[in-house]
Amino acid sequence: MKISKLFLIALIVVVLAALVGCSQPTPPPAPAQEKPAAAEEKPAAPAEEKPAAAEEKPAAPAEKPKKTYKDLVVGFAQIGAESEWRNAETASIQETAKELGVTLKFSDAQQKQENQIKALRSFIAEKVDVIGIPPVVETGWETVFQEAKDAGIPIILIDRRAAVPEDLYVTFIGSDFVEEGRRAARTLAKIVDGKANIVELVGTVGSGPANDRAKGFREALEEFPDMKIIDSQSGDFTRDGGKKVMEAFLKKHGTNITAVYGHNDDMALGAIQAIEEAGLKPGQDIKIVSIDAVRGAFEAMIEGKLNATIECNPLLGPQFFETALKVVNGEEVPKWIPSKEDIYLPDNAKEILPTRKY
Ligand code: GYE
Repeated sequence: MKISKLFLIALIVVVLAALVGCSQPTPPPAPAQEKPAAAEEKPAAPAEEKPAAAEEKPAAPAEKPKKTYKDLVVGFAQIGAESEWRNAETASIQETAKELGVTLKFSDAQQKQENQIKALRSFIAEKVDVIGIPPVVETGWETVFQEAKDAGIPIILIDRRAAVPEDLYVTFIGSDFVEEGRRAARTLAKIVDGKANIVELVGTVGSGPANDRAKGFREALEEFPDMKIIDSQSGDFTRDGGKKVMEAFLKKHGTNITAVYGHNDDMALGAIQAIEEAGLKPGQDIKIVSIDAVRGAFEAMIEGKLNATIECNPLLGPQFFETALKVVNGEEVPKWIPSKEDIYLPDNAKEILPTRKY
């Protein structure tokens, strides 16, 4: 009995001790609760990461490998061969394509919009990577540009703009024609001392450069009230066109004409011929300012027959293909990539001519 009593007491002590002992670890439940939580997170995290990483891996090879110039197939719908400027641009495009190893599909529309549209449609059928086009006129492009967009072929406008919504082309590479017009007016104002009866040789009717060069010239002329445009007609950016229009102007206005503004050098060079044939001295009796800065203009300045040329850069090949490659590889490009340009006067035409590339 004694033993069993003692045993019982001992048992109670042990049980009590055990109860006290059990109650002591009670505070840790907090960290104990945290732990499983953390433990839950831990396996969860790598468990989630792994499949994610596993999903990414197959995505990487699915990502298109970047194209190089040698993979690039470009359709170029050129306007024609109406001017020295246009020929220089064509040469720049063709030579640059050759140098870079780009496959170039080149078409010449002979200055007709319908031919440019046909060229675009055949480029779309051939599934080229990119299309480059200087739209001969500004309007009438939405349908065919939309067709290219639907086929996933980006369009780069080069040297001339089109009046279409911005989502129908990726970028315009070229000049600020309005500024060229302003520069022509200010330069002529200096030459004629702010007083002139001007005849204007307009470029292709409805083309971006003709519209904008007319606009910029008139804008800058507002500062010179004694400079008046007495007549204005299109010579279609050609030498022959410029000559014919100038002949008509001379017949109509005679020596009343004191200045010529040509939207490009070729028309001014044609006008120079007409003026000489009429027995007058171009550059002296009639002052002449035009745009482009082609070699023919420098030669005419050296002979004293042209008074200034405003530069418009046709050597757009390198910029064009660089942009085309970026676009095909999904890189962002600005909506306008302007070209750098200058003004040239007869003073240093002789020194500059040998450095001219067009
Ligand atoms: O000035 C003219 C050519 O589009 C900027 O077109 C070009 C113009 C250039 O025929 O000579």
